[in-house]
Amino acid sequence: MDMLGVEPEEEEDEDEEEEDEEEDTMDPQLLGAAGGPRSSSGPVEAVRLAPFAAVHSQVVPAGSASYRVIVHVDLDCFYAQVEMISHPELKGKPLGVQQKYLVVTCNYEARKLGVKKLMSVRDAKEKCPQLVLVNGEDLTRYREMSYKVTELLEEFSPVVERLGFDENFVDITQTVEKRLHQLQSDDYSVVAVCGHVYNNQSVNLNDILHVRLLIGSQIAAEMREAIFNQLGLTGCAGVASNKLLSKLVSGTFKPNQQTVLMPESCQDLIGSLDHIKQMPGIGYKTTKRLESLGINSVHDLQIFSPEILEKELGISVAQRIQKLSFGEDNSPVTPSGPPQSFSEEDSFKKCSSEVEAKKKIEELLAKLLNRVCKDGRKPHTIRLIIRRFSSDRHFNRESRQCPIPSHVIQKLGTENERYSYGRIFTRQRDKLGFSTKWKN
Ligand code: TTP
Ligand code: MG
Repeated sequence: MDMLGVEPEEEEDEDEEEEDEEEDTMDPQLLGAAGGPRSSSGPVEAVRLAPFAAVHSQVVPAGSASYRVIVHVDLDCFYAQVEMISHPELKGKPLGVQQKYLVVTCNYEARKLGVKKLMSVRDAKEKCPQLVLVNGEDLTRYREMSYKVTELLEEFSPVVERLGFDENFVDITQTVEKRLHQLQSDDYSVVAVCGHVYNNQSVNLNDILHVRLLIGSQIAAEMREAIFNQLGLTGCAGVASNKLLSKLVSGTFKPNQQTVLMPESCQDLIGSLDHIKQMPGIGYKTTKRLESLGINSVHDLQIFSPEILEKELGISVAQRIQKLSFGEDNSPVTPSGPPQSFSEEDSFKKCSSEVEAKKKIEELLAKLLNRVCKDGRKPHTIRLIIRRFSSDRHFNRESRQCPIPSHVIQKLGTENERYSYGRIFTRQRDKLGFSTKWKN
């Protein structure tokens, strides 16, 4: 997400890098590269499959690196698709979605003509003079569609985690398990792959991990079909044993295709990354620090001294990212649930006086309040954020927050609400102004 565009995601904590989170709690003994040996020594708990044929009696340890089946769904040219649904006359034409001076995304017709995501409007027009541009600064329709997709996916499994507006991870391990149990002993021959297999790897129906992933590919196909039939959207899916691998593999064939990763091809997938900055979970700051240690490729990270890495980055981050470099990612798919905060923001680029800035602030507040009222839950905190321009890639943010007095919360949805929120805002505006965040 480029900071110059309008930020599309209110659920993320601002400027926190992913790698700062500590979420790796797995016993390292239980981990092994997904493509590495599949040890059955790991956790005591094991899931026993129906004991019909030899393959049925294979036991997959519940905590082993390959145990889970995770689908990553990424919609194609998301904002552009939403625009084409709203304006069917744009279908088939090269279309770009503009925020400020950037084309934040474009449809695949435009991509064929050389337009790329995050190109400046000027460059895009130069590449493709017939490009049709629509303004994408109002995120309302994208946000609404985004939640519809997540809700639809929740019908397949309750364990759905949103990532941005157009990506979702779904843990379908339980669903796969159920389908496996429903199969008759001689039915494995009917388990076929849907979509591509990464590396064109041949599939072994005598390997229970392969069978599980193939069933995963069938469920992923059903998900994509439902998204298309019910919402009119196409997207890509990746099926693998963890979040990292499913995300990496989902982009292999685009648009409107899906790919499953068999464990044996894990190292090839990881090795296909040109630079560690392409590794999901390694953010901007960590990339810079790794580069200063001479680590540029995934292979560099794999062979780097763990002790030095731990000293430089702290034990938790060092261990986590070194595992990522081997394709290991034990982070759970964490159900997102309803958003924990709503935010509205603007770059204020068009404002050149205080009066204009105030007007913009009022617009932002009105939008925010409208969304809060629609949601129905009572917010408890309001936060104002200001981002000052900096020549660095990152903008510095400062924020102040305060609880919303309970008498104001009670009034929400009544006539006085505007006035009350306006007052809370005014008290802090002089110091901070510009951007608001409203935390539940
Ligand atoms: P992406 O999934 O990166 O892109 P996409 O869905 O448009 O295209 P693809 O087919 O390659 O997946 O981003 C999702 C949406 O987020 C995108 O439609 C527009 C928006 N977006 C921004 O607002 N700013 C950004 O910097 C990027 C990359 C995307
Ligand atoms: Mg996308």
